[in-house]
Amino acid sequence: MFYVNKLRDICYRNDFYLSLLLTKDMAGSWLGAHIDGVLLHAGDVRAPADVFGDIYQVFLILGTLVGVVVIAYTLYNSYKYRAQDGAAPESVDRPSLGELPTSGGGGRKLFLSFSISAIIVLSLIGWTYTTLLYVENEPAQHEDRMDVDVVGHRFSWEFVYPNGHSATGTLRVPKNELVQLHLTSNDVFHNFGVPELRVKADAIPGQTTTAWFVGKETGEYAAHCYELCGSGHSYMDATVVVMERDAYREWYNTTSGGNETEAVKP
Ligand SMILES: [Cu+2]
Repeated sequence: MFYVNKLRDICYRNDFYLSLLLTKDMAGSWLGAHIDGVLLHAGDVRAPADVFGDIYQVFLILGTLVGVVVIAYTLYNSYKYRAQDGAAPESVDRPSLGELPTSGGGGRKLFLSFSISAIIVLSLIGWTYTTLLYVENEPAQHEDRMDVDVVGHRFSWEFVYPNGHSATGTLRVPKNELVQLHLTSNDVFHNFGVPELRVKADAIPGQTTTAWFVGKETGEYAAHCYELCGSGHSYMDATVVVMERDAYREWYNTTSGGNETEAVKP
């Protein structure tokens, strides 16, 4: 991800320098084609899966670090202050219950550890919140995306493409393209989720909810219903097929307004 971001930075910078040299129109069209190329064809749309991966990694690393420091410090102190035969008990002016320590390093240490913990926790909350705002807002900023309606039925998933073509059980999408889902239900509450693509949203009758994802690798991804919706709930599965862009376009051009049912792989 780092290298992809770096690549995008470099491309943007070059776009900027180039636009100084070319006329406005020439620069505009070159820039448009180029950004398209970078954002869509190189798979540079930051997917929710990447965002959640980053959050997981940061929490894992920080959690491990804090754990190591706390355990090491505990072990160090238990060794340092271990009971020793024959040693006279140290006379220390300890604060009594309810009294703040007035002298010595104890108070400073306490204050320091509280401050560091507060800074870490508050920055984590801030960072996670702003990162999740990206997941919330990105599709609105991104004009070049694919919109699909997802309708929950007892007990199947129906996908309706922009040309009116509807398919039951299989959703085909092109690789590296932002796929915006508009979910609703025909009967009861359902919940559409594709664990591997880190996408999950309610499908509620009379309402439309949205969710989005980017398939970065071609292949088949299992989708399930995550809301207990009746006796067939556990069979309410679907497959998301991420295809190469050309293969997808070829397939999409053969579709019309008809309904097609593809068997769901168990
Ligand atoms: Cu369901």
